[in-house]
Amino acid sequence: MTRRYFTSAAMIAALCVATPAAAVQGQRDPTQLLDRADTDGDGRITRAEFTQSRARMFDKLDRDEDGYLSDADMSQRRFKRRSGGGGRFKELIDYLDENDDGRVARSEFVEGPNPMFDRADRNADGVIDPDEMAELREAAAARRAD
Ligand SMILES: [Ca+2]
Ligand SMILES: [Ca+2]
Ligand SMILES: [Ca+2]
Repeated sequence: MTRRYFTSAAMIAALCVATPAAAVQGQRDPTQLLDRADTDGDGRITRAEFTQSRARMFDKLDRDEDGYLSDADMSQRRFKRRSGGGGRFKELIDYLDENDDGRVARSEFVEGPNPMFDRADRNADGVIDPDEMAELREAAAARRAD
């Protein structure tokens, strides 16, 4: 098994925990992440909007602003104190680090694999529409009820 076979559920968890605001609030609902991605507020999230939201996320995560996510950024992160938080950040780096240099360039992060978007976009038209969002919300609610 290579890291390419990470389940998308693990990826969603990693992405959510890797969001500073989400880490602070203990928020694990992926729909919150998508709500923030809908910058024009029309209830539909295009792939372009999602990519922009990833770029914003990268800027937040890159604490030392060297254009890479690496251990240096993790050591400055608040969620390091949370049990397992640092491990998840490392998993995220491993997952997205295409050229195996131990850090994630902006392009690797922003243009990297997008299992969360792909999974939410059930009819694969490049847009997460309100119906698809509703399905995602139901799935998230079901997980919380477990
Ligand atoms: Ca939109
Ligand atoms: Ca950095
Ligand atoms: Ca769709």
